[in-house]
Amino acid sequence: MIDLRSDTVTKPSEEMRRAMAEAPVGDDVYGEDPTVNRLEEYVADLIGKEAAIYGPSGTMTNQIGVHLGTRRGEEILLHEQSHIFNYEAGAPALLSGVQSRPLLGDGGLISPDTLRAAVGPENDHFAPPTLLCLENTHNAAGGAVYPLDDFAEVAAEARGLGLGVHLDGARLFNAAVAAGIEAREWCEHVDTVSVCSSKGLGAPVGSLLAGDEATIRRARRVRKAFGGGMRQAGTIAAASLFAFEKNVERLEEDHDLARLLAEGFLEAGYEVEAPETNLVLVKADDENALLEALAKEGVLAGHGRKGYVRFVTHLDVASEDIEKVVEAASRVFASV
Ligand code: TLP
Repeated sequence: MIDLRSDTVTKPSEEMRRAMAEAPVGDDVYGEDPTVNRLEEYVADLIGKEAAIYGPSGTMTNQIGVHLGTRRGEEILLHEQSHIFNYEAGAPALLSGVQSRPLLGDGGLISPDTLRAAVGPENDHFAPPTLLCLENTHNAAGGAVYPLDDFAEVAAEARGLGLGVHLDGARLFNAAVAAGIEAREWCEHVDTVSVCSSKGLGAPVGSLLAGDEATIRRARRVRKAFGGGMRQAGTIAAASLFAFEKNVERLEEDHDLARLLAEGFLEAGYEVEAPETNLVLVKADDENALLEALAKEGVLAGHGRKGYVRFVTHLDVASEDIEKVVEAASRVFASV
């Protein structure tokens, strides 16, 4: 099977497993795991924030960010296709008691005008909007990079309106590598940012939330309350550290394969969105029919946004696999 459902499906390499086996560990709830401490410092430094905290998933680190940026009864503003709004099991309402206001925008972007229009005057009828959540790259927009100028502009607009800003940067390093811009350049404009080691960077588990010292100190209590306080977490944090140290630059290879794949699909007759990073969206009248036909050919893909099937390139995919996927897609074209 060639598994292109997600870049979350990668298995740790031998070298990564060795780093995990050899990692010094301690009880991280006491702050005594040297590997976790090293990882948190490394990532904070990498993205230009004062501090970072390690958590088990991107969902948890996003939700800690939401929790820290709001109070019960307030409102977060986010793209209608965003991961936090669509794929985190209603967690902003469940865990933080906030209302989500979905905003429209092409390619996963939110314009300053759209944001301004969504923030009404103060009025007892309205839930006070307090946090803007952005996403880079944007999953549902096919891994689109948030252009830095647009990002800075909408973040500045949010500040002007008195809102905080959180960035879901699950694939921020894909954006950085594709755009040739340091990840920290986006992070400069936000209060909190969540980054994942378990997507294209190839670790089996682990995400971090970064921000200023005081915010991350508060995040430790929230992580505990959300059940994310881990003990000898150095065993897994070692994989994340390895991922951030060794696997960022190579994301370019995934992007190259995504372009190859998109070209192959186009040649086979499909409608495809030109990928900016490692996600390829292929239009399908019947997504399930295409997914099933491909699965019979030994190719696994997943659902993209409505009307699209999503293929994700990653560390465990080689160019020969891409050729096989394109051949399979050509064979099933007539039937779907
Ligand atoms: N996304 C997964 C699925 O949940 C859709 C995937 O296969 O792409 N932010 C973004 C932008 C994400 O794409 C994801 C994972 C997360 C957050 C959540 O990360 P995890 O799975 O670690 O909770």
